[in-house]
Amino acid sequence: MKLTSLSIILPCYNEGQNVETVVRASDMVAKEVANDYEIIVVDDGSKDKTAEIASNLKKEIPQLVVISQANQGYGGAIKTGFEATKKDWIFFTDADLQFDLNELKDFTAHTSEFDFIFGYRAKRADKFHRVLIAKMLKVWNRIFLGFPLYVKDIDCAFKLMKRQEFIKTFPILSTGAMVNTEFILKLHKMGYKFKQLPVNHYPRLHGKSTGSSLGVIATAIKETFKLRALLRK
Ligand SMILES: Nc1nc2c(ncn2[C@@H]2O[C@H](COP(=O)(O)OP(=O)(O)O)[C@@H](O)[C@H]2O)c(=O)[nH]1
Ligand SMILES: [Mg+2]
Repeated sequence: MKLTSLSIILPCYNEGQNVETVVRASDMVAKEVANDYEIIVVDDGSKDKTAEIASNLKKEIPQLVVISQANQGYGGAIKTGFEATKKDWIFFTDADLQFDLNELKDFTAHTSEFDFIFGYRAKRADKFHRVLIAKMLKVWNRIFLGFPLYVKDIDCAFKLMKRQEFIKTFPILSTGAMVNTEFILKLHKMGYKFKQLPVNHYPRLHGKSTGSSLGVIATAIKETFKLRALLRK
Protein backbone atom coordinates (compact mmCIF):
# COMPACT_ATOMS: atom_id res chain seq x y z
CA MET A 1 0.00 0.00 0.00
CA LYS A 2 1.22 3.49 -0.83
CA LEU A 3 1.97 5.99 1.91
CA THR A 4 -0.31 9.01 1.98
CA SER A 5 2.67 11.35 1.93
CA LEU A 6 6.41 11.24 2.54
CA SER A 7 9.26 13.65 3.33
CA ILE A 8 12.72 12.41 2.36
CA ILE A 9 15.63 14.13 4.11
CA LEU A 10 19.13 14.10 2.63
CA PRO A 11 21.79 15.76 4.81
CA CYS A 12 24.73 16.90 2.69
CA TYR A 13 28.21 18.06 3.49
CA ASN A 14 30.39 18.40 0.40
CA GLU A 15 28.37 15.88 -1.58
CA GLY A 16 28.75 17.64 -4.93
CA GLN A 17 29.61 14.38 -6.65
CA ASN A 18 26.70 12.47 -5.13
CA VAL A 19 23.83 14.90 -4.67
CA GLU A 20 22.30 14.71 -8.16
CA THR A 21 22.29 10.90 -8.18
CA VAL A 22 20.79 10.62 -4.72
CA VAL A 23 18.07 13.22 -5.42
CA ARG A 24 17.09 11.40 -8.62
CA ALA A 25 17.04 8.05 -6.84
CA SER A 26 14.87 9.57 -4.08
CA ASP A 27 12.49 11.02 -6.65
CA MET A 28 12.10 7.66 -8.35
CA VAL A 29 11.43 5.65 -5.24
CA ALA A 30 9.18 8.32 -3.69
CA LYS A 31 6.87 8.16 -6.73
CA GLU A 32 6.50 4.44 -6.20
CA VAL A 33 5.94 4.39 -2.45
CA ALA A 34 3.94 7.57 -1.78
CA ASN A 35 1.02 9.47 -3.26
CA ASP A 36 2.58 12.79 -2.36
CA TYR A 37 6.15 13.61 -1.37
CA GLU A 38 8.87 16.18 -0.86
CA ILE A 39 12.65 15.76 -0.97
CA ILE A 40 14.56 17.97 1.45
CA VAL A 41 18.25 18.50 0.77
CA VAL A 42 19.98 20.07 3.76
CA ASP A 43 23.24 21.61 2.63
CA ASP A 44 25.24 21.83 5.84
CA GLY A 45 27.67 24.59 4.88
CA SER A 46 29.28 22.65 2.03
CA LYS A 47 32.37 24.22 0.54
CA ASP A 48 31.73 22.63 -2.85
CA LYS A 49 28.86 23.01 -5.33
CA THR A 50 26.35 20.80 -3.46
CA ALA A 51 23.76 23.59 -3.04
CA GLU A 52 24.08 24.85 -6.61
CA ILE A 53 23.80 21.39 -8.15
CA ALA A 54 20.79 20.56 -5.98
CA SER A 55 19.05 23.87 -6.70
CA ASN A 56 19.45 23.33 -10.42
CA LEU A 57 17.34 20.18 -10.13
CA LYS A 58 14.35 22.09 -8.76
CA LYS A 59 13.03 22.94 -12.24
CA GLU A 60 12.88 19.29 -13.11
CA ILE A 61 11.81 18.03 -9.67
CA PRO A 62 9.31 20.48 -8.16
CA GLN A 63 9.04 18.34 -5.00
CA LEU A 64 12.63 19.27 -4.15
CA VAL A 65 13.39 21.72 -1.34
CA VAL A 66 16.97 22.89 -0.74
CA ILE A 67 17.91 24.37 2.61
CA SER A 68 21.38 25.83 3.12
CA GLN A 69 22.85 26.57 6.51
CA ALA A 70 26.24 27.24 8.10
CA ASN A 71 27.94 23.96 9.03
CA GLN A 72 26.42 22.47 12.16
CA GLY A 73 27.45 18.84 11.92
CA TYR A 74 25.46 15.73 11.05
CA GLY A 75 22.90 16.10 13.84
CA GLY A 76 22.35 19.77 13.11
CA ALA A 77 21.76 18.97 9.46
CA ILE A 78 19.29 16.17 10.05
CA LYS A 79 17.49 18.23 12.68
CA THR A 80 16.96 21.09 10.24
CA GLY A 81 15.51 18.48 7.89
CA PHE A 82 13.19 17.06 10.57
CA GLU A 83 11.88 20.53 11.41
CA ALA A 84 11.17 21.30 7.77
CA THR A 85 9.11 18.16 7.10
CA LYS A 86 5.44 18.58 6.24
CA LYS A 87 4.33 15.09 5.22
CA ASP A 88 2.90 12.15 7.17
CA TRP A 89 6.00 9.96 7.02
CA ILE A 90 9.65 10.93 7.35
CA PHE A 91 12.44 8.98 5.73
CA PHE A 92 16.07 9.97 6.08
CA THR A 93 19.21 8.57 4.58
CA ASP A 94 22.72 9.74 3.77
CA ALA A 95 23.50 11.56 0.56
CA ASP A 96 26.69 9.62 -0.09
CA LEU A 97 25.11 6.69 -1.95
CA GLN A 98 26.12 4.09 0.61
CA PHE A 99 22.52 2.85 0.66
CA ASP A 100 20.16 1.62 -2.04
CA LEU A 101 17.08 3.83 -1.96
CA ASN A 102 15.02 1.10 -3.62
CA GLU A 103 15.05 -0.83 -0.38
CA LEU A 104 12.61 1.73 1.00
CA LYS A 105 9.93 -0.32 -0.79
CA ASP A 106 10.46 -3.16 1.70
CA PHE A 107 9.98 -0.73 4.56
CA THR A 108 6.61 0.67 3.59
CA ALA A 109 5.06 -2.82 3.86
CA HIS A 110 5.38 -2.52 7.65
CA THR A 111 3.79 0.89 8.12
CA SER A 112 0.35 -0.44 9.01
CA GLU A 113 1.86 -2.19 12.03
CA PHE A 114 4.74 0.05 13.08
CA ASP A 115 5.37 3.78 13.39
CA PHE A 116 9.15 3.32 13.33
CA ILE A 117 11.00 1.13 10.87
CA PHE A 118 14.76 1.22 11.30
CA GLY A 119 17.33 -0.26 8.95
CA TYR A 120 20.39 -2.08 10.13
CA ARG A 121 23.47 -2.75 8.05
CA ALA A 122 23.79 -6.53 7.93
CA LYS A 123 27.30 -6.06 6.54
CA ARG A 124 28.75 -2.61 6.90
CA ALA A 125 30.96 -1.49 4.00
CA ASP A 126 33.19 0.92 5.90
CA LYS A 127 36.84 1.02 6.85
CA PHE A 128 37.91 -0.90 9.97
CA HIS A 129 38.36 2.17 12.17
CA ARG A 130 34.94 3.57 11.21
CA VAL A 131 33.26 0.30 12.22
CA LEU A 132 35.29 0.18 15.43
CA ILE A 133 34.14 3.69 16.39
CA ALA A 134 30.54 2.61 15.82
CA LYS A 135 31.00 -0.46 18.05
CA MET A 136 32.55 1.71 20.75
CA LEU A 137 29.62 4.11 20.53
CA LYS A 138 27.25 1.26 21.26
CA VAL A 139 29.14 0.26 24.42
CA TRP A 140 29.49 3.92 25.43
CA ASN A 141 25.76 4.51 24.99
CA ARG A 142 24.95 1.42 26.99
CA ILE A 143 27.19 2.45 29.89
CA PHE A 144 26.34 6.13 30.08
CA LEU A 145 22.78 6.22 28.83
CA GLY A 146 21.37 2.72 29.35
CA PHE A 147 20.74 2.42 25.62
CA PRO A 148 18.40 -0.51 24.71
CA LEU A 149 20.48 -3.42 23.47
CA TYR A 150 17.93 -4.72 21.00
CA VAL A 151 18.49 -1.70 18.72
CA LYS A 152 20.94 -3.25 16.29
CA ASP A 153 22.43 -0.31 14.40
CA ILE A 154 21.83 3.02 16.14
CA ASP A 155 23.24 5.28 13.47
CA CYS A 156 22.06 3.48 10.38
CA ALA A 157 20.89 6.29 8.12
CA PHE A 158 17.91 4.42 6.74
CA LYS A 159 14.89 5.08 8.91
CA LEU A 160 11.20 5.49 8.12
CA MET A 161 9.13 7.17 10.82
CA LYS A 162 5.60 8.45 11.33
CA ARG A 163 5.88 12.21 11.69
CA GLN A 164 3.02 12.67 14.14
CA GLU A 165 4.72 10.30 16.61
CA PHE A 166 8.30 11.30 15.85
CA ILE A 167 7.76 14.99 16.67
CA LYS A 168 7.13 13.99 20.27
CA THR A 169 10.95 13.78 20.55
CA PHE A 170 11.29 17.51 19.78
CA PRO A 171 13.20 19.60 20.64
CA ILE A 172 16.20 17.52 19.62
CA LEU A 173 19.32 18.93 21.26
CA SER A 174 22.17 17.00 19.66
CA THR A 175 23.84 18.71 16.74
CA GLY A 176 26.48 15.99 16.31
CA ALA A 177 26.60 12.25 16.00
CA MET A 178 24.39 11.60 19.06
CA VAL A 179 21.24 12.64 17.26
CA ASN A 180 20.05 9.07 16.59
CA THR A 181 20.87 8.01 20.14
CA GLU A 182 18.85 10.94 21.45
CA PHE A 183 15.62 10.30 19.62
CA ILE A 184 15.79 6.51 19.97
CA LEU A 185 16.20 6.86 23.74
CA LYS A 186 13.29 9.28 23.94
CA LEU A 187 11.06 6.99 21.88
CA HIS A 188 12.14 3.95 23.91
CA LYS A 189 11.22 5.79 27.12
CA MET A 190 7.81 6.59 25.63
CA GLY A 191 7.30 2.87 25.00
CA TYR A 192 7.46 2.74 21.21
CA LYS A 193 8.46 -0.52 19.52
CA PHE A 194 10.70 -0.50 16.47
CA LYS A 195 10.63 -2.77 13.45
CA GLN A 196 14.20 -3.44 12.29
CA LEU A 197 15.02 -4.54 8.76
CA PRO A 198 18.38 -5.41 7.18
CA VAL A 199 19.66 -3.09 4.45
CA ASN A 200 22.60 -3.38 2.10
CA HIS A 201 25.52 -1.03 2.52
CA TYR A 202 28.04 -0.01 -0.12
CA PRO A 203 31.45 1.66 0.03
CA ARG A 204 31.55 5.42 -0.44
CA LEU A 205 32.77 6.04 -4.01
CA HIS A 206 32.92 9.84 -4.00
CA GLY A 207 33.61 12.41 -1.33
CA LYS A 208 34.91 11.91 2.18
CA SER A 209 33.48 10.36 5.33
CA THR A 210 34.00 12.50 8.40
CA GLY A 211 31.79 10.34 10.62
CA SER A 212 34.71 9.31 12.84
CA SER A 213 36.85 12.47 12.84
CA LEU A 214 38.18 13.68 16.18
CA GLY A 215 35.91 16.73 16.19
CA VAL A 216 32.85 14.53 15.69
CA ILE A 217 33.92 12.24 18.56
CA ALA A 218 34.65 15.16 20.91
CA THR A 219 31.20 16.63 20.27
CA ALA A 220 29.61 13.20 20.82
CA ILE A 221 31.27 12.93 24.24
CA LYS A 222 29.98 16.37 25.28
CA GLU A 223 26.51 15.58 23.96
CA THR A 224 26.36 12.32 25.93
CA PHE A 225 26.56 14.17 29.20
CA LYS A 226 24.00 16.78 28.17
CA LEU A 227 21.70 13.95 27.15
CA ARG A 228 22.25 12.15 30.44
CA ALA A 229 21.20 15.25 32.36
CA LEU A 230 18.17 15.72 30.13
CA LEU A 231 16.96 12.13 30.40
CA ARG A 232 17.30 12.10 34.17
CA LYS A 233 14.74 14.87 34.49
N1 LIG B 1 30.38 14.11 8.61
C1 LIG B 1 29.51 15.06 8.38
N2 LIG B 1 28.50 14.72 7.60
C2 LIG B 1 27.61 15.64 7.38
C3 LIG B 1 27.69 16.92 7.96
N3 LIG B 1 26.62 17.56 7.60
C4 LIG B 1 25.92 16.72 6.84
N4 LIG B 1 26.53 15.53 6.66
C5 LIG B 1 26.06 14.35 5.86
O1 LIG B 1 25.84 13.21 6.69
C6 LIG B 1 25.99 11.98 5.97
C7 LIG B 1 26.93 11.01 6.67
O2 LIG B 1 28.26 11.48 6.67
P1 LIG B 1 29.54 10.54 6.50
O3 LIG B 1 30.69 11.46 6.66
O4 LIG B 1 29.45 9.72 5.26
O5 LIG B 1 29.42 9.60 7.78
P2 LIG B 1 29.67 8.02 7.92
O6 LIG B 1 29.02 7.34 6.76
O7 LIG B 1 29.01 7.72 9.23
O8 LIG B 1 31.14 7.84 7.96
C8 LIG B 1 26.46 12.39 4.56
O9 LIG B 1 25.32 12.41 3.73
C9 LIG B 1 27.02 13.78 4.80
O10 LIG B 1 27.02 14.54 3.62
C10 LIG B 1 28.82 17.28 8.75
O11 LIG B 1 28.99 18.40 9.24
N5 LIG B 1 29.69 16.31 8.93
MG1 LIG C 1 28.90 7.69 4.77
